[in-house]
This record gives sequence, structure tokens and C-alpha cells, in this order.
Amino acid sequence: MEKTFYVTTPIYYVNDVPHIGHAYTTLACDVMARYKRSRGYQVAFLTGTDEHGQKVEAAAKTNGETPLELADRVVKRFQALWDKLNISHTDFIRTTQERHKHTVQEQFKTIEAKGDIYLGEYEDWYCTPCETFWTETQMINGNCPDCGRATTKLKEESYFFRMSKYQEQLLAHIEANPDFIQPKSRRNEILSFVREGLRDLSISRTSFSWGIPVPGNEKHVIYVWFDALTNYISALGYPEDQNQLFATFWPAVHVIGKDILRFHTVYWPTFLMAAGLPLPQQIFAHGWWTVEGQKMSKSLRNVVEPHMLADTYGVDTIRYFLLREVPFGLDGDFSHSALIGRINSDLANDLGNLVSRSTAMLGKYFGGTLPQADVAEAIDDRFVDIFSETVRKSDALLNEMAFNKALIVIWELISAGNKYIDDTAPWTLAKDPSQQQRLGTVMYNLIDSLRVIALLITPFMPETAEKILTLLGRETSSLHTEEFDFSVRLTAGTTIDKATPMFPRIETQ
Ligand code: ME8
Repeated sequence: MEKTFYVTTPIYYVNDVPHIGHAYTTLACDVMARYKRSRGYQVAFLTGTDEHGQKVEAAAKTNGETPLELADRVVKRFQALWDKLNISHTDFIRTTQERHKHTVQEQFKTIEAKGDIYLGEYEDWYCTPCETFWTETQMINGNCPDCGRATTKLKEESYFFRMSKYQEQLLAHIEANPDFIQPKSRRNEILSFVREGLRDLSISRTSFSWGIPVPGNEKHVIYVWFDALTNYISALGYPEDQNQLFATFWPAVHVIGKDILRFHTVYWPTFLMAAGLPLPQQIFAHGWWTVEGQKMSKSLRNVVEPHMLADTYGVDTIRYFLLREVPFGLDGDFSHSALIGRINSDLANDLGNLVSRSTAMLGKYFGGTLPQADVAEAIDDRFVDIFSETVRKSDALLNEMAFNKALIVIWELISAGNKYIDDTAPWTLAKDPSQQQRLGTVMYNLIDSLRVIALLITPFMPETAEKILTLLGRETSSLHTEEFDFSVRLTAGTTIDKATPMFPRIETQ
């Protein structure tokens, strides 16, 4: 049996343009997808756009265009950004696609046939920006408890999903599967929410029309969250599953922001239970980015545009920074000074320096030809031992999506490399003809550490890794496979090119 891995981002609303928050989630998924591929997994990686609902309908109206025109326009911005950031998704779903509409209607029919959808009347407070109903008691000062904005009272005929029926089954699942919701703080939050009791959920609207019609009653459109969540299986071709994608890849790991935790850990699992489908493998909710200490918002004009960031600082730099700066799961703050600090210290001083010093010395002392590692001393063995130790530690951390810790561990190896240079002082060895073999050993180990580092940073910084691997003679070695083999060391005699500076320092006033 082949090992498989299915990772998803939320599908982003098309009434907003992409910013670093969206880029963050998508990058995290990309790192997981690339990491799992490098370990021999067959990977499905899904992202896309959420194009239905009142919010999109209203935004289109403001712009004087149809909702589909709006979606067609904005979806291009998301797709262009993912290309720019080197996102390796295997599918991109739009909820206006026929394949998606079909699955949503089938899912509705299945749950209705089971008796878990019924027609009733809804009267409650609706927050349009969040597309969520609230009861009187849930609101804060009459406003939406999530976003703080004003709500409106809505009364309409509505289809309901018997969510209350699944309360105990959901609780039992969360309790029996500690990794189902991560991080732990989010799991606890949902456990107490579910313990307070689940109400049946209104899953259709009659007050607007931009959505997927309820099968057999076209006056109603299906609730945008019932619609949107189904994307995770519609992209796999469920229920017909002609290409066996559902059979191969489901269940998924869903990576989301903490803002949409309840939809993913309560609504979605109970819909799946009602449809008789296995629950997701895991839902990981990361934290929230602010910008220079403030909430990102169009009115504050402080939305950080990832496209521009990548043009200014480089794609890999942004990929590195976002995943290194904040522990995945916690909130973080974006600032240009923090970004420049990381570029100068971690990228220019640590990684860039190690690569350029090592390859320059090899050029100088051995004409760029990799020598044998013949005369190892304790200091050399200690350094080489760190290679496999780092791989082991970083593997364990990546499997927990502890991206920043994995990067810290990888950077410890980089620092160890720079320290190894200082401690062995190759320039001194080079002056002594009797130390030529020893110098060879040191140079071999240094260059070989670049191989391990490149392989380890590949999921995070694919272009940088590629550059290093090319210097190391990618074409002639075992480094060209997707499934990286950390244990195969470089072959002596290989010609290694001298690196050009990869991360110039940024001087600020
Ligand atoms: O909620 N910090 O779409 P959305 C970190 N369509 N992450 C952020 C962020 C920030 N400041 N801002 C946004 C929706 N995000 C629904 C999802 S899924 C079936 C339907 C990221 O466009 C984060 O991943 O509002 C968050 O969950 C997502 O964007 C919300 O995107």
C-alpha cells in the first residue's frame, strides 16, 4: 500500500484580496505537502476559493458586477499569488464549479434521506460578514461575538440539520482522539463548546439567491458553510469517485486559522457523521497575524500584500520568515524590522555565510574538487553525528507541524557548521603540508553538511535548496530524486561550484 497524505487550506472568500494571513495558511500546507512528498508519500494538496453567499453577492453589487464576474476576477489574484510563492497544490477548487455543486447537492440529499434534515422556521440574529446566526444570549451588546459588528434579525423558512443528534458521538470522538483537534488549547475550547450542547443548525436561506439551490426546493439556497466545507470531498470526486481519489486520500488534514475552528471541528464532522463518512484525520488551527501591532484591515490601509513582499525580499525569504517567526498555533505580529532582522542574521549571516565560506574554501584549497574524508578526529565525528540527529529531530517536529521548532533545529546544524569552520581553522591547516588529508576531511564534512541542510530546508525554501543542490552536483549524484535519501553521502571527486551570494544583507538606518 502506498503511503498517502491529503492536506487542505481553507477556501478563501473572493470578496477579499489575498494578504499574508491567507499566504501563511497556504505556505504551511505547502511545507507539509513538500515534506511528505520528500518522504515518499503520495500527496494531494487542495486549495481554492469560496465564491457563494451573501457577502460575495453584496460585494459584487457594490462593485457593479455579477458575483461570478467578481469571483472570476479575484480568483486570478489568488492563483497568481500561489504561483509566485511556489505553492505545490495538486488541485484548486472553486465552489462555483459544477463538480462542487454536484457533490454539495448529493451530500444534502444523502443527509436528508437519512432524516437528519427537516424544514422549519428560523428566527435569529445574522452577522453577514461572518455568515453566521447568533442567539440573543450569544451576542455581545447586540453585536456579533466574533467580529463585533452589527447583526440583523432574520426570520425565514429554513432547512435544519439535526446537529444536536450528534453531540455525544462528536464528544466521544474528540475525547478518544487527542490529535483530532490541534493545538491542545483549541481542542479544549471545542470540548467545552460541545459540552454546552449543540443546537440544530439552519442550513438554507431564502433571503438571497447566490448559492447552490436546495435539491427539490429551489426557493432555498444551501447555507454557505454547508456548501464550502463540502469542497474537501467534492475535489476528490465524491460520491462517484471515478478516479478513486476519495478512496485513496480521504481523510484529510485540514489546516485553518483559529477564526473558523468551530465550523471545521463541529459542523463539518457532524455533517460527515450524518453522511456516514469518516471524519478528518486532523484539524490544525493556527494563530492570527497582526501587522506592526495592529489588526490588518482595509480601512487601516495596513494590509500586507504578499506579492509585493516577495518582490521586495524574495519568495524563499518570505516563506522562511512566516514559518520561523511564530510558533504554529500562536498569534504573531508582522513587522518589516523583524523580517529584515531575520534576513540579516539567519539567512545572510548563518546560512548564506556557511554556503559561501565552504564552497569558496573548497575552490581555494582543492580547486573545487571534493576530497576524501580520510583523517577524522573527534571533532569531525561530533559534527557529522549532528546530521542524522537533526534529520530525526526535524522529522518529529514537522510531523507535529511545529514549523518554527523544526527550523530552529535546522539552524542549529547551520550554526554548528559555522562553528566547525572556526574550530578547525582550515586556513591554518592549509599552511601545513602534513595536514592536507585532515584539511580534506574538514572540507568534505563541510560540503556534505550543505547537502543535509539543503535537503532539510527543501520544504521551506525550495529555490534556495535547489541552488545549493545544484552547486553540489545534483545531476551526478543521488540528490535528484524527489524522495531524498539523507544517508547517501557526497561522492569524493565531484566538482563543486563556488556559491554566489544568496542573501545580501539589508542595511537600514
Ligand atoms: O473563512 N492571520 O475564508 P477567508 C492568520 N471562506 N490567518 C489569516 C488571517 C490573519 N490575520 N486572515 C485570514 C473563510 N487568515 C471561509 C473558509 S473553508 C471551508 C471556508 C487565513 O477568506 C486563515 O487561514 O475569510 C483563516 O482561517 C482564513 O484565512 C479565512 O479566510
